[in-house]
Amino acid sequence: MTRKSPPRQLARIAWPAMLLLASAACGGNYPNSTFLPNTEFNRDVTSLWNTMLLWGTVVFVIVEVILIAAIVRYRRRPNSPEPEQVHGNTAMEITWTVLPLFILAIIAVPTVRNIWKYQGEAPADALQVQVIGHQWWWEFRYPQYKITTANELYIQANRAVRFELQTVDVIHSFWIPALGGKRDLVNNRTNILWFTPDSTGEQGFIGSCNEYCGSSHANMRFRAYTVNAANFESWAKHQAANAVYPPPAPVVPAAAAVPTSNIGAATQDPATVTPPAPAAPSTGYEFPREQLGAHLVPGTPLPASLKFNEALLANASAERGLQTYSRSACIGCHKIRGNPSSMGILGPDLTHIASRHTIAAGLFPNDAKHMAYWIKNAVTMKPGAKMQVFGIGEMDAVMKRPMTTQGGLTDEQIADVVAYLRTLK
Ligand code: HEC
Ligand SMILES: [Cu+2]
Repeated sequence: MTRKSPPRQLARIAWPAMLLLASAACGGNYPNSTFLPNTEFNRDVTSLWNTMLLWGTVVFVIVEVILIAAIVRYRRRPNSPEPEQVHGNTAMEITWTVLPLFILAIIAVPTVRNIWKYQGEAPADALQVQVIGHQWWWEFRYPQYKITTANELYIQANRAVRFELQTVDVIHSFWIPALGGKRDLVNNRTNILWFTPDSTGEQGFIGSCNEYCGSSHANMRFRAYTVNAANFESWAKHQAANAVYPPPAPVVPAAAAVPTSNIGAATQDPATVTPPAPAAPSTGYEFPREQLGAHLVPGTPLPASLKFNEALLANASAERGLQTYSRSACIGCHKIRGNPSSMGILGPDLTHIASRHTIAAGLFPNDAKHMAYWIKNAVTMKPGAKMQVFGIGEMDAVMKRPMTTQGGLTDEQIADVVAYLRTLK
């Protein structure tokens, strides 16, 4: 045959293609990589991976060298005699059984040790977080601080965090690739996971569900923020407090002119110090919006079929919104501590909803516009969402007919409700 053999032609294209592919791995910035050394957990995982890669490479090279040598050395030649026939070789068989055992032990022992370590005892001063999986959002509770929040996890830099993982419905899986995980949330069981973020604080990370859990599995994400101790305390103190409505006017108390560190200082005569005005509840620390990396800002487009009169948002009334909210079905599914009618627990806690950067488990930015579309028709915004539609005329999947004025809301009413929720910093 004179024709060039196809494998050779293929090899000519394959080499440059492989090089190109390999070099692509060197560029770019991967904020969601599990090899980022932000916790002792991830460093241990990386070291395990390196061990496996090393031993895998050693085995691969030895096997390939023997294989290629055997192919070349013992290939069929013209007129070669029948090779010697052998059956069994005890020494060799023992060698190729013992060697892999030895290699497996090198890999298995540290792997199992790590699994036990990170589901075992966490450092005593660890921050405790209960993670509760819901189709399709995350509830976070901080028993030490009496906080319940959703989809945004504040943790402290340089303080271990111990997660208790539970689910209310199906199996989910908790993972923040750049920090640690993943570990399943299994019914009737509490799984433990702990690690210590050693970032300097003010860093945002992506978390997600990693066990298929239904139609919006891919939309079940969350944000994790590592913050320093002072900011964490400030955030926690505010989150633990009830929602305040009407929102405190931004009054500047007279005492504000006095630096707080001087109040009550020994050098001052207590009689001459004007008692500070009742402190207006501060909004507490919030992870700065500017610090959110591009990968942390949701870019999900609004569904084209969903319409909302956005002009209404400008003149909405939070006062009317509070009335509408408090007599709508919202209160049966959502809790707003400080609004005694709102006691539901099926949906995310909305006590401080306006202090979060995203809604719907990281799917949309938390602004008036997205919230309005969400309330109008959550199911169109997020497939399967377990929040009913409210927009009058929107298809109600349960009743199988468009939503009516019975329980439905006009765009104007929705805009008011949004104005109310936006006050809940
Ligand atoms: C049948 C229960 C139910 C009712 C009624 C309900 N919601 Fe929801 N709501 C949910 C659930 C469940 C979610 C989370 C959906 C998801 O992310 O998958 C949610 C999410 C939200 C969110 C986003 C919260 C976040 O942190 O992501 C807002 C805001 C909201 N609801 C407002 C309202 C308002 C306002 C009403 C009333 C007009 C209302 N909800 C009625 C169940 C309900
Ligand atoms: Cu899930």
